[in-house]
Amino acid sequence: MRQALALAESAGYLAEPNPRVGAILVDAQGEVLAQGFHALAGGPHAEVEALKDFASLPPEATLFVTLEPCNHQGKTPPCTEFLIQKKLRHLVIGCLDPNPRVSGKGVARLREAGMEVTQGVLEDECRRLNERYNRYIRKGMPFIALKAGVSLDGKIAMASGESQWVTSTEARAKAHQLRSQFQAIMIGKKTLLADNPRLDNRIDPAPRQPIPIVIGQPLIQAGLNFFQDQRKKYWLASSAYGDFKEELLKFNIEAIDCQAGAEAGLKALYQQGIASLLVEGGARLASSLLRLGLVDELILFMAPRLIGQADAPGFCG
Ligand code: AOF
Ligand code: ZN
Repeated sequence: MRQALALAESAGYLAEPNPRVGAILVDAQGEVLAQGFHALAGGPHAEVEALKDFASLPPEATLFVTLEPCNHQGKTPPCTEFLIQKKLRHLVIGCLDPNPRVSGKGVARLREAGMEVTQGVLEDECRRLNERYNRYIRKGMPFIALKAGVSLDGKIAMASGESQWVTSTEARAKAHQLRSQFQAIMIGKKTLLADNPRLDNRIDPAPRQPIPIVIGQPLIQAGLNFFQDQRKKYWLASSAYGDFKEELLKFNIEAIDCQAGAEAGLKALYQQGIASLLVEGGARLASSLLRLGLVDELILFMAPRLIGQADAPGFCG
């Protein structure tokens, strides 16, 4: 199971909105016969990846999977039927799938088909592997990480607004790499105008560039990097769009209505398949998300400096 966990981890978060899953097939002597992990959404699940080359399995083979096999038709067919058809007899799983379409039903289906299923092996580790997934599947909105570079006294800039020297260049390089670990990256409109950010990972030739998202009243300034960017983007509009919807589309920006509040906008993003979101500021956006209890993870790059000005902005207002 530990090997299956390591395999699942090696996939990073590239399968989002799907969970990280690893599978190992061993024979009666405990020799590893095959292995697999879930690499990309829409692609084969871990179990299928591990068993795909076997026409028939050695009868005493055992499959170890970090997550309960699915029993529903999603983008791919149910793994339960695949395992039954392969005549697998022994299965060991780490934890149940919190996805309400699966939870417990996968195991029930396999037992009903006569398979011996052992559950709960390294259960905590297997559950922790999918901390993000466990959260977004339950709340129906993206997992939200809030990132900021702060001084020891929690300031993100000087009172004058100057912010370039709060954290080091090394910290900023790390912050770039962090961008590839999320499906999307969100900023407030004030930050868009003040910083004109590119919202990409320029440090690593990354396997994934995040989808840029701005939240605030719609506006168009064609000269800003956000509007020049060719990637698909979103604008979470906190007021009526009027003609903006059409105008934004010309820049490959899809408008999402969140006049009913940030939660409604976030749910709509999740419906679009965005399950993880890195929020990079500014302070107003950070504080409203914190106040609403919507932040799942706080990532603070803390510099060994004091700014000390009472009127210098803090990371969450
Ligand atoms: C597994 N093994 O490797 C994964 C599972 O749209 P689909 O067909 O890819 O199904 C996605 C759902 O399948 C996902 O939400 C989760 O419940 C389950 N993921 N299950 O047995 C895997 N990735
Ligand atoms: Zn599956």
